[in-house]
Amino acid sequence: MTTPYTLPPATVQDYARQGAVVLRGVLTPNEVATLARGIEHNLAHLSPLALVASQADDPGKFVEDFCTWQHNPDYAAVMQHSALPRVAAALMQSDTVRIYHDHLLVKEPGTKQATPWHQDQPYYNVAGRQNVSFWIPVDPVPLESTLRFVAGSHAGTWYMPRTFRDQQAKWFPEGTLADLPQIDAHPEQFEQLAWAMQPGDAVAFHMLTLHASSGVGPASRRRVFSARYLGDDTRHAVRSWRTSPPFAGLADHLPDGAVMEDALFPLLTIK
Ligand SMILES: O=C(O)CCC(=O)C(=O)O
Repeated sequence: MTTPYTLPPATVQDYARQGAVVLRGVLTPNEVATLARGIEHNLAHLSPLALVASQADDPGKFVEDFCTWQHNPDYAAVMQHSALPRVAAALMQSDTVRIYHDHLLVKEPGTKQATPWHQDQPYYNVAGRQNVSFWIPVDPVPLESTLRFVAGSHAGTWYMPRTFRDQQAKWFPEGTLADLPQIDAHPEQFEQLAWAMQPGDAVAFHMLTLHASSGVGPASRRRVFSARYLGDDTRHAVRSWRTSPPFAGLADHLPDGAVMEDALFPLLTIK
């Protein structure tokens, strides 16, 4: 039997302050193999929500999919039975942990498509501060193609969500949220955090933390699974637009401001 993962003591405070932390060896080699199998199954059976987020002339391909864990036993096993729910409770400082959704993010070798700076929560249908996303590569990720974060950017400001390729405001109406600052042009104002990663490592980040990534080299495949969890204070934020990911029909039975009590978002037992 492997030793259960222990969260290093300063990590909860670091998460609260920075909005992003690295977790070395949070998944066992078996769990990484399970996830890799789940990812290959997902790639071979993409859901109707899947999309290619790279241009047609990109030498690689950036493939995303969403909300498939209930049909993918490998994803379900890791989301429910690994150390992730326990670590999520600790980082969110929450008594309860609910699955929100899963997100597949695969950059095939040579993908040039970068992921622009953005926060996730403005695309979502949730309000509240207690939340966490785990970004979990099953391939080694060098520093130059890992996920980067702006330290402390989860503090409160919501930036305008836009489409990645053509910058359209398809969520909040134009002018209602702040536009993104020039993050890369001002390293003195925006401290960036980034970690090279090995299979078994994950980064955990708040749904308001600004994050971005570059493309990948011609010899590197970057298969990432992301597991997203909600804590005690999360409430349904009904939107008049299609959220990303969408939860079709949810607003018909879960009113605005309600606890996310729905079969789509099960409460987990923390071991
Ligand atoms: O994997 C990437 O390049 C982007 C990841 C991301 O935006 C996310 O996990 O929310």
